[in-house]
This record gives sequence, structure tokens and C-alpha cells, in this order.
Amino acid sequence: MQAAVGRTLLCLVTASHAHAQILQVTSFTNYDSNTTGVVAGALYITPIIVNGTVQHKLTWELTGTDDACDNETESGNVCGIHFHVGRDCADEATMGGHLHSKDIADPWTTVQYTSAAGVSTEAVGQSVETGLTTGDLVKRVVVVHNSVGAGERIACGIATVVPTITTTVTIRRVSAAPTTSSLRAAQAQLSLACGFKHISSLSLMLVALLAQL
Ligand SMILES: [Cu+2]
Repeated sequence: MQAAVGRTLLCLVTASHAHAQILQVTSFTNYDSNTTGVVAGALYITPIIVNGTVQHKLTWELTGTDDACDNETESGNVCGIHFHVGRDCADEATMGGHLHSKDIADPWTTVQYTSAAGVSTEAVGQSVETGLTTGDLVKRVVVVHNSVGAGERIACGIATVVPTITTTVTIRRVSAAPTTSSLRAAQAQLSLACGFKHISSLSLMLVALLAQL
């Protein structure tokens, strides 16, 4: 797929999103204990390697969260977001306790959110080492706690694999040779075109470059 218009290059960019398995929670069941709003939004779980060990990085954009979660000094389950062992959000019994390898202590109490005006955003990500693989987390429940008491469970959702998307878009460039910045721009445009939340795992392949002949 090639075309030349003046110095414009027409590039065919292929995005592969299958490199790393990313999980998402995009639907939440809410409980009566949530007096601050209705938890909605999205949470993503991305596997990362730290010193040769798999960790999972949680990022999210949630609404309906507890504004009393305003710092990171809360302890235990208060203001926490955790994987629990269950596969069903029906009630506390089906959610079960925290999900982690039996070989390590509960790592989940370090993951806590802050909230203002009913919104909690964690763009950088909070990483947790569970001793488990990403596959072990699939279809498990993720529980959002509030600030009340020991941290009531206010919402729950099921973690599912982000669908693999392969797509192609055409991107016009005006410089003669690809540069780092033009590739970044192409990646951003591709991300926008495809609606990707995560672009770090995108592999860009320029399969056609044509300058004016
Ligand atoms: Cu929990």
C-alpha cells in the first residue's frame, strides 16, 4: 500500500497487541455499603518483570470511590483494591480472601487508592508481587474497599483478558525519513485510532515507505 504526494510518505503501520497479556475490569457490582457513589470505570492489570520476578501493575480510572481515602497511611484493607480468590461477586463468601501464592505473605494491603470528588485515578500504577502468573488472575474477582471500619467491600468486578486487536491504519508523514519523534507520533495516532488504552506493548512496523521518486 503505497502512495506519494509531494514529500508525503504513506506508511502502513501494523499494531500487534498480543505481546503481553493484559487484564481488565470494566464492570463492577456495587453493594449497599457504598454510600459514596456507584463504582464504575476501568482497572487494568499489566504484568511486569522486576529483578526477574513477575509483578502485576494496577492502573485505574474509577468513579464512585470513597473521598475519605485521601492519603496512603490507611492500613489493612482500608481503601484497598485487591484480587480476591473468588470468581463470583455475589457476596463476601463467593469473593473469598486475598489471592496470592501460599508461599508469600499477603501482598495486597499495599495497594490503596486515593479519591477526590468521587474520582480515583492511578495512572502510574501500583505494583504487587503475588507469586502468581497472569493466567492465575484471569476470571478472579477484584474488590474495591472503602474507608469505613476495616475497609468495607463496596464494589467487585471480574478480571478478563483484554482482547487482542490487530489493525492497520494509514499514517501520513511529511518528512523524508522516519525519526523517533515521527514514529512516536504515529504510535500515538495509532493508539487513538484503535482506542488502545495501553500503547507500551504496541510494536510498530513500517512496511511501506515511499518518498517522491
Ligand atoms: Cu480486599
